[in-house]
Amino acid sequence: MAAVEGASIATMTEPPLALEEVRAFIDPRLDAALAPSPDASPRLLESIRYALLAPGKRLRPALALWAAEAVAPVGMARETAWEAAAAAAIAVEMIHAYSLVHDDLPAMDDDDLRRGRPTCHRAFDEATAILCGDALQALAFTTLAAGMPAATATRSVLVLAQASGPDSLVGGQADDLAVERGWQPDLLSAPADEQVRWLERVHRRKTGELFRAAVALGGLAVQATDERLALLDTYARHFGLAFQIADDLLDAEGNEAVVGKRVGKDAERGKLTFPTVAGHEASRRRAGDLAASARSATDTLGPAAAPLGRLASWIVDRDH
Ligand code: GRG
Repeated sequence: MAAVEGASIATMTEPPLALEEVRAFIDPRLDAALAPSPDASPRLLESIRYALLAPGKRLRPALALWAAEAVAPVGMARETAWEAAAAAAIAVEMIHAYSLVHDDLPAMDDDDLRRGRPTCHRAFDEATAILCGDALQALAFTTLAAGMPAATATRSVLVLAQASGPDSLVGGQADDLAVERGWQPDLLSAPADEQVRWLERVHRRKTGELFRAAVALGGLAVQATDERLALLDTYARHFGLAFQIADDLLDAEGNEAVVGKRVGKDAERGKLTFPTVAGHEASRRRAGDLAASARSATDTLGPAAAPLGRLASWIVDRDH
């Protein structure tokens, strides 16, 4: 697996993946979205800043911005498309940051390390971390409702709410816990194909739906046609599963210092993962095939979708 951002084997002849450019665009805007307010508790605000501004990869903002760029109307400058999609990019990163803070809590995954730093409840305390996640979730919707074009704002709020709720992020998390907590005892002795179907369903909701929302919101920010939105969605569905399989492989094979969070914990907890159920090589092949399918959706969208295509290749080659 390639270790250098933007220089994977699959993309060697292409321009580098410009995630740095996304971070340079979005980080000051994430910061600005957290302006102090006389009514916000200073400790709460500090915890929100800690969680949201921590050095993540900013994949979801990248998806929103690059999706907007991919389907922007003819003649719209790339900078204009990115500005239009900024609220969408901020909102999805807020939902993601909240989900990580809550996932790390002692009642969930009980983790000490996230994005190379102590987790939010370790740096602050458990109650503050719970409130931090709650506040980030509300802030995401405030940001989105205020920042999307009036013509697509209501639809955008619906997209993000559906991606975050019991049929998606929260439901996927609940089912993911079900196996390790023994709420789903039959599954551990089920045939491998049934376990793979279960895993795909968990991950489609737990991580995939937010990726789909990021891409859809980028499209809605530039008021893309339904036909272009459907192509973006095909990309996002393949991308989401490829990401998750690669994430499972990283947990099984990655280096903690590089990944920025504890690795090997899936095996420790007897969790079902793609490599344990389908094997490492088959999982790597599947992730590669999914990335290729995501790329072919971007080929149909045209040259402005090239950054999305490069991201799909990078996602299965990354080391963090
Ligand atoms: C608590 C409602 C609730 C949901 C939690 C996101 C999530 C659901 C759990 C996180 C646990 C985990 C490791 C999931 C695997 C996929 C994932 C979301 C990894 C982290 O995303 P990256 O790699 O992280 O984009 P960065 O830090 O780079 O943003």
